[in-house]
Amino acid sequence: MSIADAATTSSGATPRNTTPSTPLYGLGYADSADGTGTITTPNTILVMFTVEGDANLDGTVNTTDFTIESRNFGAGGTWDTGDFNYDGTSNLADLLILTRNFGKSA
Ligand SMILES: [Ca+2]
Ligand SMILES: [Ca+2]
Repeated sequence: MSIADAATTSSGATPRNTTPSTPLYGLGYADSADGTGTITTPNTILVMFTVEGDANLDGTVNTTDFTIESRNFGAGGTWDTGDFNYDGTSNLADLLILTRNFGKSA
């Protein structure tokens, strides 16, 4: 799968030809200006190919990411606040993505 394919499938608009055991990948990002602490280098934006649900961009979906998702549920509008399908909100669709990839690594 190319990065372009991953970005397309991450939108949720394209049907996915995957099995439940296959992780979904996406382009995760974090902006140092958003105050989440995902990236602390001033004036920096980090973009990383990773598994969807990896809110803190450490390459794995685990309880840390679940905590971030829960904290921002209904509000967060960026990857590092739990918006994994890029629709501008952290909601049930993003939680389902996270739970599907829970325990998986990039
Ligand atoms: Ca993570
Ligand atoms: Ca979302």
